[in-house]
Amino acid sequence: MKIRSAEFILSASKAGQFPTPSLPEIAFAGRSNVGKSTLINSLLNRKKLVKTSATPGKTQLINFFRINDEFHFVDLPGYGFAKVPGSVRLKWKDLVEDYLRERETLRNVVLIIDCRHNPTVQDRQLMEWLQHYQRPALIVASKIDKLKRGQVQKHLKQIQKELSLETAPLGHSSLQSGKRDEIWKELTPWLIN
Ligand SMILES: Nc1nc2c(ncn2[C@@H]2O[C@H](COP(=O)(O)OP(=O)(O)O)[C@@H](O)[C@H]2O)c(=O)[nH]1
Ligand SMILES: [Mg+2]
Repeated sequence: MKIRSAEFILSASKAGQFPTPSLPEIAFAGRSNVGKSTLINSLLNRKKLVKTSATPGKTQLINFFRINDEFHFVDLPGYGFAKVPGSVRLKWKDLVEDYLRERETLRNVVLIIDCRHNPTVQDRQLMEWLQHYQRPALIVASKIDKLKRGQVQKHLKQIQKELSLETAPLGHSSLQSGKRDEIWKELTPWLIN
């Protein structure tokens, strides 16, 4: 995918603030700190379009980006950060579930799992929502550079087994640009009208 333009549109804290549904959308979901923003920047070949951080943020907003004036990338708020109070967690659930249920332009959800860990309860919850709302999903295992080469396949297979996936997740590393093309190959067909 050739990226000609990538711009931030808005942040939404409730469904009424989502941009008018027009262009096809791909959303990105995953635990805080899993590498979601890094993956988006890597796919767009931008260093800092989406802010990344070593300390997980507490903001619970959905961020919309317009790419090539042709489609949207949507950065869903991260989950699983132990220190957030229950009220914030409930707000996250409402916001993300509203989006997954209602958004008619949503074509595919990229669910990102840290390749080093087994999927969490919230990863599974998200998988269940995606199945329930019949949302096509692409599972990406992030940070594969953190594993020894010989260990990567084993971890991908383990995640496949844990989530009962038909195929193993795609491995990604922000340090290996070749991985970007494999993910684009899976996503591009969803953006064709
Ligand atoms: N080694 C390595 N670090 C990564 C990778 N992806 C993200 N990170 C780091 O993980 C931290 C969290 O990344 P970020 O994209 O902000 O996570 P988010 O909270 O899911 O959006 C940052 O310090 C990133 O530099 C990767 O593929 N490899
Ligand atoms: Mg982020």
